[in-house]
Amino acid sequence: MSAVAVPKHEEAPVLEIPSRTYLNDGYSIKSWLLTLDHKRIAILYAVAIAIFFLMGASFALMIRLELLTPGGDLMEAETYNKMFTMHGLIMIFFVLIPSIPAILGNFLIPLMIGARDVAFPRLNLMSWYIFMIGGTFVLTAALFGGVDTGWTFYTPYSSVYANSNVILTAGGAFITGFSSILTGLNFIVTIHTMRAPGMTWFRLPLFIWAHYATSLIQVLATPVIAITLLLLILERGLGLGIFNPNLGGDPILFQHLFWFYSHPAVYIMILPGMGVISEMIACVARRRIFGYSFVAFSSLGIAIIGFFVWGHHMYVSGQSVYAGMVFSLITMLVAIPSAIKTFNWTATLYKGSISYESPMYFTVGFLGLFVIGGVTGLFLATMGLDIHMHDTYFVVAHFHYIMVGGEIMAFMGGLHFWWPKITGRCYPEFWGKISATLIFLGFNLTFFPQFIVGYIGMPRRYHTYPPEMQIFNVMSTGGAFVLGIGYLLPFIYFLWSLKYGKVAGPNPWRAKGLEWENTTSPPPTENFASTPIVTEEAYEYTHLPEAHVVRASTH
Ligand code: HEM
Ligand SMILES: [Cu+2]
Repeated sequence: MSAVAVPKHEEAPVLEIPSRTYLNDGYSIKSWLLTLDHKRIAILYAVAIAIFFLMGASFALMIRLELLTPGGDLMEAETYNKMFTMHGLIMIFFVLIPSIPAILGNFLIPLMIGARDVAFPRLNLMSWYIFMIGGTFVLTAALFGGVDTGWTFYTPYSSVYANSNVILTAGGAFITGFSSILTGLNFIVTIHTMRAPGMTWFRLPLFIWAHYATSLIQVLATPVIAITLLLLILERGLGLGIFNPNLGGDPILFQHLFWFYSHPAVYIMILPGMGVISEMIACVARRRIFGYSFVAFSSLGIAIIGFFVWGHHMYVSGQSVYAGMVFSLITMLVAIPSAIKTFNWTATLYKGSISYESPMYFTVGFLGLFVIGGVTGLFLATMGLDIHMHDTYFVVAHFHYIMVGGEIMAFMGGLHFWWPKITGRCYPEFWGKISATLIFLGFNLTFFPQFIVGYIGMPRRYHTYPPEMQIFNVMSTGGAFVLGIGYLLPFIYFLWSLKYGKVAGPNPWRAKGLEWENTTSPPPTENFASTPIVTEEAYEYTHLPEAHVVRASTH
């Protein structure tokens, strides 16, 4: 995707921070809090999500400390319930769902398609404020004693019996949902209407396709959870009989509504990560993604089929066995587009000239962990097996392999990959690799034993367990601390790099794409000196020989 209008920096990158960038376009707090620049809004999200991540992680470490011993030594059962609920709520609604779209998507979508901003910059800023208001609700609830229903808010426990801040937290999740809907809407309109001349649909980077599919789910599914949470609040607040059987309601209805959103929502969490992986693989393998259009359409396929599988969360809820069989079959089908992607990424790497920088470490980590997560998803999709494994640690391990091993791994990789573009500085490559390695090892040590302990029958959401299961839990707790260190390192070296990192230059990875080839690092407020005109297909690496790769490292 080269353009004619802007001089290229291919031969001798000018390695100094440009004088005009989005970062030095105003230093006041107001210039940040009232910014309409998609890149600054991305940074606002990054700061907020980093704080939520640290909070969510602290709750996780508390859970793991409690589970170090079989008895309830550290906290009461009620406190423990609040710990895992706050952990799940914060991680799902305030970290996993927004992380890649709101940070990397906001920053990169306009840059990748050659636009000056998103279609509705004011709406974009408003989405951040809505996100923060929702977050404040949940944090207030945490301060006033938390909530103990699990992130799933199952009725009638949540609507009648729970003695904790259900309305405040469900209200927070409800409000945050609008931020997700509006961001999705903004991206859809941006991708439809703001592409630079020559940027046809099939020249779009796969990151854009992944975000397009994600945005469709955000717009179509999120209203369902919004209305579900609203009904829950009405039942709890006003005693309306919607889910409470004593008042003529149907508790299973809640589960249907909840999972009708929350299964598609798991794809809101993973599809953007898949988009990030496609970009990084094309760059490290220095070739076009194998089967570009298959990868693009498999994102849409996942988004569409994902709407018809929610019943696999409800095999033991009393739903009809025949419904279960149909849900089981359709769930298996959704694995096909995921497998297509994994195959195509591997085929791209095969015979590619791979360079092993930290983004590649995260990419390899993603591929391995995502496959384990996906395959164990198929175990759970098999109705007969799931009756045994439902609500055990096997499920916990499955979704952490996908969401942490997959999505967070991709997010970390993407952050390392685009960090030089976002800040203009390189991070210390050595420490990037150490972090990726610690995360990979710590992750497996934490979650692999949970497959075993779940399979032998340890239920989730209890603060005690039989002593013979302790060995697996000790491994998990030890691994969680290794994982914690792995995540803490980037906080330190990223901040360090802002001042001391080597100046990156416009395209340190010698990557293809408008964001790398047609603008500076960091980009100016208006993104491009003049509108790029696209004349190439995506990922035309052929005229960028491997020998030209400039390593983005300081050491
Ligand atoms: C190949 C694709 C996948 C299949 C076949 C699959 C299958 C399943 C099944 C059958 C369950 C229900 C288990 C039970 O509760 O007894 C489940 C739970 C779950 N899955 Fe997956 N899954 C897949 C991919 C994903 C992805 C991509 C994510 C997230 C990004 C994800 C996140 C979750 C979560 C969060 C739960 C548990 C929710 C809860 O009960 O708290 N799964 N999966
Ligand atoms: Cu599901």
